[in-house]
Amino acid sequence: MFHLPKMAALAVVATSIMMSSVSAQTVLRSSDTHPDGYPTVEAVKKFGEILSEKTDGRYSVEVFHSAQLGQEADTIEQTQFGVIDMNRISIGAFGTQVPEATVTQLPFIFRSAEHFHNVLDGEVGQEILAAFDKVDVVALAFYDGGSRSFYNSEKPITSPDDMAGLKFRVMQSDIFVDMVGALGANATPMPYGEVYSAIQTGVIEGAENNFPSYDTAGHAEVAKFYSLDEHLMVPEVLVVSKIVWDGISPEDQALFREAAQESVAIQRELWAQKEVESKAAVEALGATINEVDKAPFIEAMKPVYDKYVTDPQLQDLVARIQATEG
Ligand code: GTR
Repeated sequence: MFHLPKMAALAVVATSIMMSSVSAQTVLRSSDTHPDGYPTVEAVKKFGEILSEKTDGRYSVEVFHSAQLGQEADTIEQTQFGVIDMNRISIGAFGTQVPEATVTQLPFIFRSAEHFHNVLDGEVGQEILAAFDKVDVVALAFYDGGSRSFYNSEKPITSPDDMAGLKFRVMQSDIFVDMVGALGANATPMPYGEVYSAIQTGVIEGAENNFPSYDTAGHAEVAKFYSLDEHLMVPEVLVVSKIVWDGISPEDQALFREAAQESVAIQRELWAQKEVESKAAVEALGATINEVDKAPFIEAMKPVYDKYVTDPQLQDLVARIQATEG
């Protein structure tokens, strides 16, 4: 009997050790729609390793790739509610929720990969990252997503006229619906994971994306004509749920930002390699890639800019992007 108090004390000690080890090792769950090995998935894994090193193991990251946690739009909501801790997501999937970020969804806003990097690495990039706070996530860094072009099951597109009568899947953002409409085709917004079967069954004729997505999602099997109009360069963004972020000490928050920044260079390298590999892979599969005179596509985008760039703050951002070198 007299042993009991001692056992109770031991139990208290054991519980507090367990609790402290739980809070000392937080494993953050991060979502990605892409398969294992894709440059964004690998970059977030690297981010986790760097973070773990910097925080002496207090934080690590587990990447749930292949849309295991859901399609992008749903995972954004879950991240906002704190159900998912982190997310690597295309800015396109945020639709028009973050006004400042919508400027990166404007067709032909970026002239080259160099221009894209100069803008996102500079002040404009910092302002866009900070704007995500309003929608309950903290954006840590941008990753590369290359340039997106149209592809379809019917024919090569050489001018906007060739697009008439075709249905293209777009990400769930009004800007993209208007972009396709301005080119004379029909837009069908739908989650990424539904695109393959929608093309295969003829619900739509095509979609638009970069080479790595066209390749790894298997779209090249069902839509063999890839037309290099390069209408969009949409940044990928790495975000943390605001609810999770608020529970992290300011010192550790700074380490999260450092680790994210360090993972950017790694992702850019992986991305550049993957673009080359994927282009070769889709060609080997029999995809036809054609060059496009971009001028009529660029001209057709005027109504899209007129509709979405009305606010003086966005006009200023667009002007600063256009004035950036590259
Ligand atoms: C990819 C992007 C994904 C997803 C997809 C899409 O390029 O990396 O995050 O947004 O496009 O079109 O839905």
